[in-house]
Amino acid sequence: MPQKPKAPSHGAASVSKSSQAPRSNVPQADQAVYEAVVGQGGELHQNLPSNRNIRPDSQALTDNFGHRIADNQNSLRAGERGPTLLEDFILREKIFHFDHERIPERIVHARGSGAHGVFECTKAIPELTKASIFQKAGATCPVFVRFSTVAGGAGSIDTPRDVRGFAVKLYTDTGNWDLVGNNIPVFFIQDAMKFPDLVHSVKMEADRGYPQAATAHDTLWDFIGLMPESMHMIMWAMSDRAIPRSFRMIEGFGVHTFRLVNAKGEGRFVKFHWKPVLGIESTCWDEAVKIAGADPDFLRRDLYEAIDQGDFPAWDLGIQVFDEDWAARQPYDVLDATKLIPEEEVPVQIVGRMTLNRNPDNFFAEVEQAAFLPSNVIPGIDFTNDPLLQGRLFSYLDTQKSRLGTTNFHQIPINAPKCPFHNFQRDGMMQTMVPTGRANYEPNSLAEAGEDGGPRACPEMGFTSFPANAERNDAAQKLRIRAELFADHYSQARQFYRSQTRSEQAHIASALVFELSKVALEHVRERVVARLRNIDEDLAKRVAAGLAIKLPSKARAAREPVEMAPSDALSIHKQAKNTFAGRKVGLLFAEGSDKAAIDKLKAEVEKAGGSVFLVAPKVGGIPVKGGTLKADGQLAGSPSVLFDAVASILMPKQAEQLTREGAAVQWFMDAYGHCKTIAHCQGSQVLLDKAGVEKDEGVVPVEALVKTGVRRHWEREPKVRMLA
Ligand code: HDD
Repeated sequence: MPQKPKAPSHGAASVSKSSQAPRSNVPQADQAVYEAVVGQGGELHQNLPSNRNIRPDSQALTDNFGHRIADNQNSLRAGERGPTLLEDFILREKIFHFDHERIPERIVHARGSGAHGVFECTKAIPELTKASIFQKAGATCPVFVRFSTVAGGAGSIDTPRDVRGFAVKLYTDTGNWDLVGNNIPVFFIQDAMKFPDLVHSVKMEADRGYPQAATAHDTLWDFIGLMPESMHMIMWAMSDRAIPRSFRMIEGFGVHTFRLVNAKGEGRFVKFHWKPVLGIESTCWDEAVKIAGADPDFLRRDLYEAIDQGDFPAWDLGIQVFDEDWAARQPYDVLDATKLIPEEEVPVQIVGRMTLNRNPDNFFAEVEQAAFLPSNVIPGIDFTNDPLLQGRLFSYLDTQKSRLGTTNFHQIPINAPKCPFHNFQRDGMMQTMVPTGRANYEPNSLAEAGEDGGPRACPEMGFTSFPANAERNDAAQKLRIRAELFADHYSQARQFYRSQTRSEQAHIASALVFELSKVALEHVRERVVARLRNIDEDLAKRVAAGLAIKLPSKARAAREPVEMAPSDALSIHKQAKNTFAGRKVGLLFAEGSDKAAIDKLKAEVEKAGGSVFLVAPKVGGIPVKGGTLKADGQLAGSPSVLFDAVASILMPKQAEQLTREGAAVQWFMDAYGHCKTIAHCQGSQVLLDKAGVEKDEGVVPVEALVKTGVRRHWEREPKVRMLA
């Protein structure tokens, strides 16, 4: 059973001056939740919303109004074969409710998966921020995280080439802090004004309703070709970052430059990072395509099953802190969301750890109704004038209202703060709070008449905005322009590309060829390749050759790129962890396989921190040497793309038979082509030969699996895949 988040050690939040609620009137679940957040002994405010999850509490089947139901199988009819009667309020309610079960999906990031967990401060930084969660190492608060893709609808696949949303809601004792980021540290555009255009161009095309969840089409690349500011993000989107192996193995970024403000009111710029403890892992494109067919819910299932099995994924929260003077000296503008701060220039300091340790109880109630707002910041954290962030501060509150249908969406349990809250906002659709008294305005003098005058502002504890705003002075006119440094669209795109390994660069080139080959508008392909020449001439040539087009003349750069040192932190392969932790090995066996050898290999992999998934031609119990063995999955339904590495323990006769089974041959061809470790017994050799598997350091006897590890053997790639 997952452990409950630890109660934080930091003190109870201050509560307003109104009467302290007697404990008895607060539902037990609230009490437990509140105390888990603000520590023992916190006094609950009488208006704390009932943000306990409303759970069914009747053994008898009832309708929504508590009327017990005698017969849930038949509508009420006039006679056995007569018409159904309008008075059948039970039928009516059931169908009526069913007809209204869907809400508008998110206009972007519609496809998501979520989990609960806990955040723990591991390094207090009071000198940087007064944010309560960072005052004492050991302080904890509950979190809810939603991972998502961007372009596809709620029912689309998990493994398209796409950015992954990484939205974190921290229920702190001074209110909810929503760090609504992505797994890529920069963005396509610099100004929120262009967001509707970007989304319209990437989503399915307006006249034909396809492609779903894909960037490989005319309108997206037409838009990108005309928006040079997108080229840095395009490098990331065409890299393996956009085809992650697992939500548990992606980084997260706040993207924007935010501000930390300490108790003295001193502000510093900050960028937020989530570093996965399991390391960063991607698939390769051919693998991502095949996973989409084999298991469209691959990433959602991976997250859910890992947490369900107690294999809790965790991330370290890192911050890059820098001041205005340092920022002013950089060849890029820190208010520009298409730029990052190289980690080698401003190191990432780890200040906390987030562990996801509880699956949602109900997907719709929690994951679908979760509402994240970048405007949800807590005292000690503040915004900057990043024009993309500024637009987001408006958009999310607006979209939640239309998506969740009420201004009271904050009362939905998953969105409700877990600390006391109290204000004079009233009424609205689905109002579930029951404020008492008549104080719905302020100032008021009702307390002088012995009434509850309601809450008052608390200047010393309340949120105050960072006063100094160096980017603006009183003489500032109203302008629709961008700062000069925003015009450098290629320096960091080049830095990213040149920070990649040869294999990663090949993946980027191949991805661009794949994408642009699906663009029917030839002038669009040429325009994009012309822009690539400002990033890297060799890349542009590879893509032009891959498309069989003449190398177009270089696109004019508004600002000539400057050379930036490569940064290893931008490469997945350079920081890959060769670890079994969180990884899964597919083990193929069949009739007569040696059970003792299978058990031994399974124990070794589990000891190394991985898990083994048994695959066989049939899932029922199979007679093996030493007894019978049940597979976890049938061969055709458990292709090797679902595993990080594969192994096989087969008798020669069975292996021979399997050479005539397409799924078995493909199993090894894919594992080999995807550069995975293949551990096999001697008996399987005939099957490997049929699959064209050649010996190399990643094709090893089963005894060497744990020593070899599950890292990808990208050096094999030139042998197995024609890359641009
Ligand atoms: Fe956004 C959802 C992340 C730019 C407007 N965005 C949304 C989600 C994530 C992000 C992770 C899903 C939250 C969830 O799981 O419910 N968005 C980003 C990042 C951006 C970004 C990292 C650039 C740095 N977004 C962005 C801009 C705008 C929006 C520029 C509008 C001006 N985003 C939205 C939205 C969404 C949203 C339309 C749709 C669903 C929602 O808000 O709740 O308001």
